[in-house]
This record gives sequence, C-alpha cells and structure tokens, in this order.
Amino acid sequence: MKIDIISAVPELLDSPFQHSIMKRAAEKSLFEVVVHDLRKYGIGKHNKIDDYQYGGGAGMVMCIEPILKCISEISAGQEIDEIIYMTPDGEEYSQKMANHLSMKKHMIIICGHYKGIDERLREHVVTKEISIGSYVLSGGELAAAVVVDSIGRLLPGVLNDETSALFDSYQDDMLAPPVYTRPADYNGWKVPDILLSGNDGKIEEWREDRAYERTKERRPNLLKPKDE
Ligand code: 6GU
Repeated sequence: MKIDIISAVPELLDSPFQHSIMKRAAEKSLFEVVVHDLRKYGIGKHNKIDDYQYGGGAGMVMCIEPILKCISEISAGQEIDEIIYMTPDGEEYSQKMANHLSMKKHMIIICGHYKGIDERLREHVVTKEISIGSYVLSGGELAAAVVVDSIGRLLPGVLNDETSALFDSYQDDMLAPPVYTRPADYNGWKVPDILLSGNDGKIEEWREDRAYERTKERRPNLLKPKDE
C-alpha cells in the first residue's frame, strides 16, 4: 500500500511512521508513506497556498491550485483509490473504516489547516472526509498520522502473532480484556489466580467476561444492535 500525504506543515509528520510497527512495515516494503510539502506547489514567487475567504470573515482558506498540482503530480500514471480530506466535520473515524481502508492500494490524504480547503475541492476532488473525533486540532496532520497508523498495522504481514490485530479492542465491537505480566505478585498487587491456572478454557472464558464487562461499562454503544 502507498499513502501520499499532502501537508502545509510536513515537519509534523517527520517521524511518526519511522518507529516500531510502522518502521517494520516500511522495511518489509508492505507500506510506503510519502509526505509532500504543499508549499512547493504554492502560487507565485511567495508560494502562496492560502487566501482570504469570499464574503469576508477571519481565517484563511487553502487554495485549489496548489493542492491540485500536488495531486496531479502524485497521480501521474497511477490509479488512486481514495482522496481523503482530514477535517473536523468529516465522518467520524472508526475501526470499521480502518479495516475498509486497509484494503486499498493507493491513497492520498490532504491535511486541512486554517479554515480548511476551498469547498470546490471537497465537491469535485475529495472522495472521503474523515474526522478523528469531536474536538478541534490545529491541523489535519496529527489526525492523518492516526489514520495511517491504524491502517498500516492491519496490512497482511505487518503484525506478527504477538501483536496480532485479531484481538484488538474494537475489532469485534468489543474492548480488550485486562492484561498482566510478571511478577505475579508486586508488593501485594496480585495477578488474578485464573490466569496462573493453566486452564486455557477457563482463561478464555474469563477474558471474554472481562471484555464484555469493560465494554458494557465504558462503551455501551458498541453493544447496541446496529441497524445496517
Ligand atoms: Cl481530521 N482535523 C482537525 N483539524 N481537527 C480534528 C480532526 C481533523 N478530527 C478531529 N479534530
């Protein structure tokens, strides 16, 4: 999979994909993330990428032309599956969307800044709009990093048995159960006996019960029947 990210502040994305699981994915050539500096596609000698909004009002709007120039350079001779715009008013991101996007081959992500991008890009160019939650970030970069990370770890071959995504929180609309490691007794803080019992059936049952309990308490909406 390849993901091209278009950003006015590319420095914000310098390192998130160069460590741990994302680093391994890149080394195995399963995943390529390229960040493009929008400023390089700016208009005129000042490389302008934004302008005042029509109708007046505070805040700049990102111009059509630099973004289109960058997109056409990226997509020259290539098939693009999705052009995603990161914006607080997009569709709320979920594990389900991550699963869906992890099946694509080549995506472009546009990071919004200031008042966002010219509406005509959203109308004619963007194919999907994503928000990572109901709060406002100063730009789409950190949100894009969240999306890219959550997709990258789902690609076949990226995770091993130990880090398997199958048992993630949310993967079955269920949070993950609590986990423990050595020592079994830390100054009186004890690991539940059942986990030391060696009884795999009982342990599995215990984990399912704790996962259900935790989900009911913390994310009851995940347990509600879905109308789709
Ligand atoms: Cl995608 N962008 C910005 N700027 N803020 C956000 C967001 C995105 N998702 C939640 N808040």
